[in-house]
Amino acid sequence: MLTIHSEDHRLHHGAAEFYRGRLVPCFEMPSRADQVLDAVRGAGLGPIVAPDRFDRSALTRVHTEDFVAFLETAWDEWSALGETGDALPYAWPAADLRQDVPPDHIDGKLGFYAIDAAVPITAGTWAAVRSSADCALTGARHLTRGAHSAFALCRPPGHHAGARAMGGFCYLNNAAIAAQYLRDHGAARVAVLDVDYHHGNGTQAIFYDRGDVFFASLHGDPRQEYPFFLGHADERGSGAGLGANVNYPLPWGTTGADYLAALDCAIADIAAFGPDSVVISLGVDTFAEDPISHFKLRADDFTAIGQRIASLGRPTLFVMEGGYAVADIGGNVTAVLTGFSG
Ligand code: Q9C
Ligand code: ZN
Repeated sequence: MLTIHSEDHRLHHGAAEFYRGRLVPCFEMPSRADQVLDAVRGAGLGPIVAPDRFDRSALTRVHTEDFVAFLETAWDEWSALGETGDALPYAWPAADLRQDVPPDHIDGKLGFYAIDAAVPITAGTWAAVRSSADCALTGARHLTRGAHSAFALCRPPGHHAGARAMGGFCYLNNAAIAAQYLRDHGAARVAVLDVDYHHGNGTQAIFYDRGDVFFASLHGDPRQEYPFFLGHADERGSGAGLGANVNYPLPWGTTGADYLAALDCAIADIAAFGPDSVVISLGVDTFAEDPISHFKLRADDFTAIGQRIASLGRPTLFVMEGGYAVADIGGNVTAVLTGFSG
């Protein structure tokens, strides 16, 4: 399996995110990608290549023009205030406030284009975010050229980012950008399966009213877990997309056996949809030792996840999402990938 990786991920290294009343060190750190890269090498998974550079228009197929322009210029606008620390939002257009008038001031823009305060913007964030999307796009291009699988070692992750919002350590939605690229280059039907511990709210929202991209997610129940406000079982899609969205919210403490039983259901849903290709939002924050999550999966369970994905028998792009037990993230990711490859 080909792995796509860029050293540019290091350019994004946020200092802190807002959590329970204080700024805490970011869980989403460069060493995550280093550990995964080491494990890919150690497992002899296959060649590792740098991403191709894609046109900005591949990004605006799923994100709005104003949002991409915001990400491009946010650091310059922030540093022009005289600030030297990371940019973070502090005000949001929640209930009863207007969402139809984008603000001019960077303080307003940061909240307008965010769902939370876990998305620091640093001097190098845009370059890293762009390279992360390029990794996903390069993997998608590899599939369109006949490959059966690829692993986009994306960092920062993407599945919480919506058409015009960053959040949850995510800026551009790498998996959605890749799925759209596959649609634009020969695949009539694409399925996205999200196995990150957190609901892929951004991916779901981007494709919610579309019947050509199926979205299935297994995740911590949003009644008790981030992102809290999307990911319930009754969200089935709308309009042409009705029936092309399926959520499996699971309680804190979910074990490998219970997880795999739900995964079997999601795999059956995807098989019934009949995709030409599959994109996996691959988070391993379902691991028992993950510092911010509450599922109980072990290494063997990650192998089983890969095996079940392989049973779909479709060209498959794995896109790296979450996983914060840094010492174990590499082994857990390669367990999924080697389980898939057999
Ligand atoms: N400090 C991904 O896994 N809230 N994002 C964390 C604990 C945000 C997770 C609270 C979690 C976002 C890609
Ligand atoms: Zn996650």
